[in-house]
Order: sequence, then structure tokens, then C-alpha cells
Amino acid sequence: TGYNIAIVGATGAVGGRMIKMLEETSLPIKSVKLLASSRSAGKVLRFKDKDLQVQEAKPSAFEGIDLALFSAGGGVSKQLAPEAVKRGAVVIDNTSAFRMDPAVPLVVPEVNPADLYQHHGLIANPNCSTIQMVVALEPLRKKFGLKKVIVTTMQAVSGAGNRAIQELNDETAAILAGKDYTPQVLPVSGDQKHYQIAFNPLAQIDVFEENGYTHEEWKMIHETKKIMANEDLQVTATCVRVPVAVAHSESVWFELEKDGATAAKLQELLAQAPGVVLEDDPAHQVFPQAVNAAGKKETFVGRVRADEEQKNAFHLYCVSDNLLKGAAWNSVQIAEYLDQMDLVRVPQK
Ligand code: A2P
Ligand code: 11C
Repeated sequence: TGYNIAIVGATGAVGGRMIKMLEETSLPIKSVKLLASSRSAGKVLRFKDKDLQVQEAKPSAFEGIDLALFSAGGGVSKQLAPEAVKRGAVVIDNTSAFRMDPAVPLVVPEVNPADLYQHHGLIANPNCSTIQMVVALEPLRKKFGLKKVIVTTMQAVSGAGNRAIQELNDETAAILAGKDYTPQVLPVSGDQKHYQIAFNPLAQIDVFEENGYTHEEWKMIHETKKIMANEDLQVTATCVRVPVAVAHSESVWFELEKDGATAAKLQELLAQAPGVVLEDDPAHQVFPQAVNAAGKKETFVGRVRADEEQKNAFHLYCVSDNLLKGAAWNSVQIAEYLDQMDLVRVPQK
């Protein structure tokens, strides 16, 4: 008994964490199939005590699969996710391919698990920087309502995949050794110019839109509205890549709808909130840090304080592992919820 599960993009930065999260889950698992591009076919990866051969991701690979976790880029999802669903698999897609499709639930289990009831075989996992922000804001929204959010992110290079981690490492080593290095990946592998990330934050994540925002910023704005089911929520973002391997950090300013909140009250709500660890003790220099959050499933929140100039407005600082809660763990957590809600099946049309 148990599910037959496929991971698409198993050789990638997120895929590797998906394997780890499936090793740790209580989800009943019958088999795991690792899929990637034809370049990786035959490569051996470990799942628990077994060596598994990576296979090429193609439509027939989804025969007999109950659950498929996708993280191989939007193009692969667009092409193969419908093929997987057609063959009876429920797809949890970590790319942006289907997130804004009104027929596809966009789910963070701490925020909108009931949206899973609406699925037609496909569920979207939000962008990593969006997920941790809504985990931190949801307990505050529930109690006081949320009017406006202004966020600035400091995002790890692993959000851009394994090649970007390699680039940060190689470039840092080259610069420290006094050697030349030509950037080839960051800020965006497909864009025209590439810039140094070592010792140098870059205010571009994903491509620029016509309005001057990057697509990463667009995602934070529109995904947040969809997850919180509030088109009137005012959200704006500036997304910055920093020379950190793993874990995104975010400075969040927010305005609440109702009166009566204090920093102490918000800290109390955060201390009890699911998926949140409050690390907020200025007297003892306690605040969230990427090095501590890397490898953990929770969102760490601190620096909660009132805006002294504006009523009902506050700041917080949150940090979470972009590859875990931002991607692989949120996907596996969705799978656990689907299992508990008896939703691991593709509804008949
Ligand atoms: P591969 O290693 O075979 O290229 P990352 O986010 O770390 O860059 O990883 C991207 C993941 O997506 C890898 O597992 C990669 O596999 C996979 N991938 C890329 N292109 C394809 C494709 N056309 N079909 C299936 N998987 C793909
Ligand atoms: C980054 N947030 O840090 C991106 C990676 O839409 O799933 C994830 C992109 C996405 O570069």
C-alpha cells in the first residue's frame, strides 16, 4: 500500500530537497520514480537505503503514478503536467506555469489548505519568497486584517538553481584569489547581461516587465493576493539577490486593517502560529539568520516592531529555507494534506 510518487527535476537543487523531504515524510509511499532530462538518464541517486536510476521525463513515465512533484522549469511543467494528470496522477507543480490559472489552487498549507478541495488534478506551489511572507503574515491577518504590504527581499542564489550556487562559489574563490571571473548565470541565465554576485547584491531576480518591476516582484504581488483571496490587498515588492547560498531573508512593512495591535500582541500571535518560529529578542541580540534557517522547514520571524510614524503599521523580518518551505517542503506538505483530506485522486470531469 502507499503512493507511487514521481519527482520531475530530481537532479536539481529543489529536486534533491524533494527526495529528502519524501525520506522524512509520514506519507505512505509505495515507490519513488526520479525523472529529469535525457542528459541525466541512468544517473544514480539515493532514496533511503535504495539506489534509484534517474529516468527521462516523458509522458509514458507517468503511467501508474499517483502523485507527481514537478520542479524542472515552467516549460517542462506546461508540457508534461497535463500528460501526468491525464494518466491519473495528481500534480503538485513548483513552477510558475499554472499558478495564476483560476482553475488551479495555489496553496500554502498554513494559509489556504481548503483551496485543495477545488483541485482538478493540478495544484500549484507558490514562489519561494511569497510562501514565507504569507506564512508570517497570515496569523496577523486573521486577527487584525491586512491592508498593505511593502516587502524587500534578500534572496539566496539557490533560487536560481544549482548552476547559480556553483557560480557564487567559483566567483568568490576566483575574486579572493585575485583571478578574473566572467559571470554567466546571474542575475538571470536567459537574460542578455550577467553580473558579479560575489560581494555584490543584485536588484534583479527574473526578467524585467514593462512597468519596471521584475517578474519575481510581480509574482510576490499577485501570488499573495491569490493565496490570501483578496484582490484589494495592496502589495508591492523589491527583490534583491544576495551572495548567500540558501535561505531567503525579507524585510516586511505592513499595515493592518483593525486598531488595537501592538508589537507584543503580534509577537504572541506569531509565537503560536503554525510553521513559524519567533526569534525576536533584541535585548539578547536574537533575530532570524539565513545560516540558522537553512535546512529547517519553518519560517523564522523577528524584529517585530511598530512603525512609529504610522498607525496600525509594523515591520517584521522573516527568513526561511527557499528550497524547503519555499519549494520542496511546501510541495510535500501539500501532498500530506491531500492524503489526509482524501484528495489524492484526479476528479472525473
Ligand atoms: P537535468 O539535471 O537532467 O538537466 P536546477 O533548478 O538546479 O537548475 O535543476 C533543474 C532540474 O530540471 C534538473 O533536475 C534538470 O534535469 C531538470 N530539467 C531541465 N530540463 C528538463 C527537461 N527538458 N526535461 C526534464 N527535466 C528537465
Ligand atoms: C528565485 N524565487 O529565488 C526564485 C526561484 O517561480 O518558483 C523560484 C521561481 C519560481 O530565483
